[in-house]
Amino acid sequence: MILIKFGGSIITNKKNPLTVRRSAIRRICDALVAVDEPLVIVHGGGSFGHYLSVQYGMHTRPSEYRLDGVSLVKNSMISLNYTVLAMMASYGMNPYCVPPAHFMDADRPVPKRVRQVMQMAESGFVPVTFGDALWYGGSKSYILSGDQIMTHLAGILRPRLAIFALDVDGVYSDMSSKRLIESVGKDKIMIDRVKMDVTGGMTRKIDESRRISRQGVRVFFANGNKPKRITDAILEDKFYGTTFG
Ligand code: IP8
Repeated sequence: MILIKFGGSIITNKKNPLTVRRSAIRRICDALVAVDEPLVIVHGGGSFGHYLSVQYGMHTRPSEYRLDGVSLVKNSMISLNYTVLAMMASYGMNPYCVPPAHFMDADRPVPKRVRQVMQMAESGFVPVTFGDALWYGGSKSYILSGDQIMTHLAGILRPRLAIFALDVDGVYSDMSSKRLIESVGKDKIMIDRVKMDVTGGMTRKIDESRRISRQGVRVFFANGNKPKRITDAILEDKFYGTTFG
């Protein structure tokens, strides 16, 4: 099984609130139809969930956020998710919507529910989940990042490969020279902490990828604007980007 996250900056236009990058989603779907192996998709929030989370001061920490804010953030993610699902369906990918509330209890994954996601993928569906505003319990809610979902799913489902489709080629050693780090081992790497958003941007992706690779799952960061790099990794074992583990 291959686990793929479509980054919010690939599937939405982060400069324009609530705008989908349809051509980018189309290109990714067009490439992925060639994959004949179970797939599980996670997608991020981009100019939908992130834009509104900022407006309402919402973060990953459970807190008593404004209820109207939680509703709006969640609704925006449902709307983005519907567009992703509809486009995947038009490519005959048989997407199956799995909102994270299906497999999360407060901030913990429910293993039995997560394993059902694998069964769905093995039966021919492509389960699609997403970063979301989640009810935590009582009067608290929080933002669950798609990056964290990747860690939750990878830990239980143990995919052959976990791929993050980003709007850059991978991890750069610094933003000025844009020297690509091809492989991240156990050493601590220093990165520019420039790309932050409510769920932590590149820093969180690297932290989550380390967690995933420590569990023995190979992680690959690829440029989602060049989907052939994703299928080259899946089909040919050729990696142009950054691998972890
Ligand atoms: O883009 C965040 O998911 P991410 C989702 O994967 C929301 O960090 C609601 C901001």
